[in-house]
Amino acid sequence: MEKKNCLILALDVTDRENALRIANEVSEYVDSIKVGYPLVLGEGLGIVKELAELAPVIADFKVADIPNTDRLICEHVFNAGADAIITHGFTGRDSLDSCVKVAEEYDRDVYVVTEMSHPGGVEFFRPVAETIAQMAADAGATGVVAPATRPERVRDIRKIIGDDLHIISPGVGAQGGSAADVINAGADWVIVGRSIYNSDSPADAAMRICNEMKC
Ligand code: O7M
Repeated sequence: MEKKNCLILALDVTDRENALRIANEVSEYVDSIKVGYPLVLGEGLGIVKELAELAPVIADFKVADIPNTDRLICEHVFNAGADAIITHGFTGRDSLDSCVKVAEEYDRDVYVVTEMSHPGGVEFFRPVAETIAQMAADAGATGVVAPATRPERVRDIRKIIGDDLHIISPGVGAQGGSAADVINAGADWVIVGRSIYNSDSPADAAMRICNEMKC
């Protein structure tokens, strides 16, 4: 993903018309569009190809299965036109290796979740976040997902992965995180959903976040 605005749109609307309208409105401000279960379950995987004409698509399926199933999911998602996939890491190194291998074959990206941004994200993830981050680096992932709601954790995770891996960071706006703070803490991109797609003017909301980050 090319870094221009440091902003990824989380497009968690559930219908095609809204999704394409919002994506069109904000495409000049975002470096990528993250699509997950809400939109794909609502409209089918075909929406990925339509959105990919506007911006690279990150498929957020938080893949978490045995290596063979992970491989099948990744192949399906990359064939559908996604530029990147998001996977969990707690399933272990062999599962992550399977995603990285497919991504290499397709020349696509893999991001691994380390610690989640919501309050419950500390319950099980906190003790293993650093280990997952190290595994993501060792496995040759493109980057990790780390919480904008806790910039100090982004700083901790940056120390583990060094400068080679990217950090994409959700939790800005609706979850209380600040875009500028988490970029200063070492994130490369913020992932923003509701503050943009629920706004009366998604383009203005996206522009404000870009201006705040001065990326
Ligand atoms: O800005 P929001 O809160 O409306 O949306 C944030 C998006 O980021 C939404 O798509 C979440 O599913 C996702 N997300 C988190 O909010 N927290 C996490 O820890 C991880 C993710 C995510 O994208 O994981 C890959």
